[in-house]
Amino acid sequence: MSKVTNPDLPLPAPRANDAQGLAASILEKLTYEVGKDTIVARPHDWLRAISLAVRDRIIDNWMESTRRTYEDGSKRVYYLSLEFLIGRLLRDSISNLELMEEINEALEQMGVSLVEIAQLEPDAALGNGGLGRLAACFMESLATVDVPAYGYGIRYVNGLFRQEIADGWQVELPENWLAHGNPWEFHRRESTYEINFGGKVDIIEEGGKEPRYEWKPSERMIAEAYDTPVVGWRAKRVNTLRLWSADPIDPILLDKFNAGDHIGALEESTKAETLTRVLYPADANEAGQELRLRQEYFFSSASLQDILRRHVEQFGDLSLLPEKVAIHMNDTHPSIAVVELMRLLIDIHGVEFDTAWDLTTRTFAYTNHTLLPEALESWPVPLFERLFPRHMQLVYAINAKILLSARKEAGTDDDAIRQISLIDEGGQRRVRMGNLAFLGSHSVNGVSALHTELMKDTVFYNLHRLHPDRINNKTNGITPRRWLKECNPGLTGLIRESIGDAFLDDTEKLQALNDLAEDSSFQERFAEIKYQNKVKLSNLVGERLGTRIDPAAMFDIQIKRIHEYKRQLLNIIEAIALYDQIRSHPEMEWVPRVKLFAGKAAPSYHNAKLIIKLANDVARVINNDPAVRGLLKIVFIPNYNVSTAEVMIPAADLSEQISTAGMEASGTGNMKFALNGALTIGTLDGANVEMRDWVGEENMVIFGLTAEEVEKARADGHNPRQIIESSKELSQALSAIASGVFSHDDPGRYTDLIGGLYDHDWFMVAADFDAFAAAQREVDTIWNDRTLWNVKAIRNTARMGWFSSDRTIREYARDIWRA
Ligand code: 26V
Repeated sequence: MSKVTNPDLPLPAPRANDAQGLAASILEKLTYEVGKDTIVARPHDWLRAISLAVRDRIIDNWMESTRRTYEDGSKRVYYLSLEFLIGRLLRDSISNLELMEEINEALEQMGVSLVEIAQLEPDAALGNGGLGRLAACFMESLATVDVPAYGYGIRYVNGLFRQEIADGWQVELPENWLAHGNPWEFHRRESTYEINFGGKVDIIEEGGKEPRYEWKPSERMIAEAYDTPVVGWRAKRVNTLRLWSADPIDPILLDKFNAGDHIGALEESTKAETLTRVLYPADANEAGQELRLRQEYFFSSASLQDILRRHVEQFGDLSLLPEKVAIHMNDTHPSIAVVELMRLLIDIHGVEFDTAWDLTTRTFAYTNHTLLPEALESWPVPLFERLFPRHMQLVYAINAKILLSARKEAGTDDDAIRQISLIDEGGQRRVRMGNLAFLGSHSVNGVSALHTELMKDTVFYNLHRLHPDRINNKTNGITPRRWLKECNPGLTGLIRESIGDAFLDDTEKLQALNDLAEDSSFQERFAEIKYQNKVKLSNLVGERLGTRIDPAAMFDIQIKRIHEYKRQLLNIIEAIALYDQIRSHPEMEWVPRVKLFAGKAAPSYHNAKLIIKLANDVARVINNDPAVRGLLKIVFIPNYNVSTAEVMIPAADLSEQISTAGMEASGTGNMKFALNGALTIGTLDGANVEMRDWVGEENMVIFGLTAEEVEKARADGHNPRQIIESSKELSQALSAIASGVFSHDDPGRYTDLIGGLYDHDWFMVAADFDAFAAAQREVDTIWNDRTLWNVKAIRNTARMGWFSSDRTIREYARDIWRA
């Protein structure tokens, strides 16, 4: 039966939202969907029943939003991202629907605790870190600020690996987040597209006309859609996150099966299922894998076919594409979409090449998230050509067009042409995905003011000269719903009582707290909430690690992916130096500190894994030394994820944002901590620079080389050995590590890691050490004046409102998408 559309049929009556209605719904779901009687229902059954009842309420708004967009004929935004690091959805959904009280009341009647049940929900960990979490915050803000939008990605069966710490080492285990099913998603069996790989291209000449190109692929599979509704704040709008899963093509399976080729049929299924099984961990060594390129094409092609189908169904005319469709590429990962759109327009829809290029560039936009050279994607030409023979032809054709016009520009010499080209000709020929994303887009943005300027001077130097208006800045943001309201109900309650509810719809209204910063009773209540959040974190540490930590001590937290440029090593070395100081000067008054770390290392990143081991080795020695007991503790919390962050961030006194200047594109953890009233110790890197402008220099502790100074030190060849030898504290700490003080079982374990600091110190750990140590003592001084500390903490919360992802999304909508 073909599709039946009848706009005259009304939407069903919305579900009841009072406690009675909700209780009835939950019971109905438990009985008829889960198939359980309350007398035998287990916690997971309740989780499913509650989630389904909540989902019904979301659907009411979802249908309404979808109809509204269709009827208005509004422009739609499509956010293409290989990562969506969503975390849990139950509390977020209830909160955005404003049903928290009603649900709690309903569950109370049934003797069920929402807090306990909600903890059973697995994190959807379909992302590595910042880039993936940003995509999740953006989805929520898109719905909140009422932009009609779709997120497109991959439904990985295994999200980012689960981290266990065994004998101090990271061990990676598969994360099976779908084990109990996923109540939030809808499998759309009818929304399928064929995705092809390999084969050859036939040229079809028809007398007098332009030749046509026909791709004859050698491999085919199906992309199937799974939709998850995304609710905005106060449920103003509900958008769709559409994740693709790969499946074999049924007729092919059947043919093989009937021909007796059972193994062939099995291989066909495995091949498809393998494609969407795992998320690649962000790491240079993982880059360049064929399966990753296949994933990138798979989801780009499925998304574009879906976008074009929807557009043509509603508007008919492809020339309207840039007016009705904005496609955003989250980093270069989806950038093959640029070529795929060209192919679809030219080969399938018969659009002429130059027109197709004009439509493509007016439709796409691209965000760059890193300047690290090893993270800039490029693919060997032979691989690209083998998987995508038709796309390779189009890349050459686009390149020819671009280089021809670039040559006409004054100032483009051969070197500039080499840099602009889509093909890297130095050594093995490679397709440059960054150049493709840049040239295929009308807008290219960085994620903080500093990062955007550095893009112009470094990776995109020549492309920027060619298109000086294309690069623009959109400083990142975070959703204040998840990262304040939900994770810190205590603080949210205090703020509502003190300045009213307006900040819930406009976080810049938090500025009203400035007037209360000097109010001693407000300070006390603010500090008491922080203390309670620290008690909660202490309990988590006790449960997970059996380590007791004192909530009265300063909680100093560094949580993020483990990477040399993020400099967890600098932090650990400083902890060792402090340990030394405390032991040698027991008579002094030391500030009691608990230094907490969490984060995952890419499985093949040797030094990052070694840094985790070092943190654990150092923790063992320090935590067991009676000489410092009560003054210094080190804790490494395993398996860092969104849910762990939600407990740690509200409990932080001090936020460590200490990357080598010029290397952290923005950071978003920095924003989450400051919003929750932590003081930042940080370098002038990424968004820290703009945070300083907003919260005031006096309310942060800034230290270290600037990006410019780092660049100069690197260019001039700085001398780390000399720096180390001239700092007694640093050289003692390094000698201790290198000589095996923390690794008696394997004294040489850290020889190379520390050797690297003497040798080249690429990340300026030695160069910044003294400044960092001095900054930490400044932090101690502020801590000792608790009123002063509280004033600064309050001012952080008061002045971080601008860093809401609602603001970021409004800027994207206004300047880039024109939606
Ligand atoms: C690279 C690769 C390469 C190998 C395959 C898998 C993979 C996955 C991701 C990446 C690039 C990650 C880039 C990234 O996460 N950048 C972060 O983006 C945040 C949001 O803009 C920003 O706050 C962080 O500073 C930036 O590091």
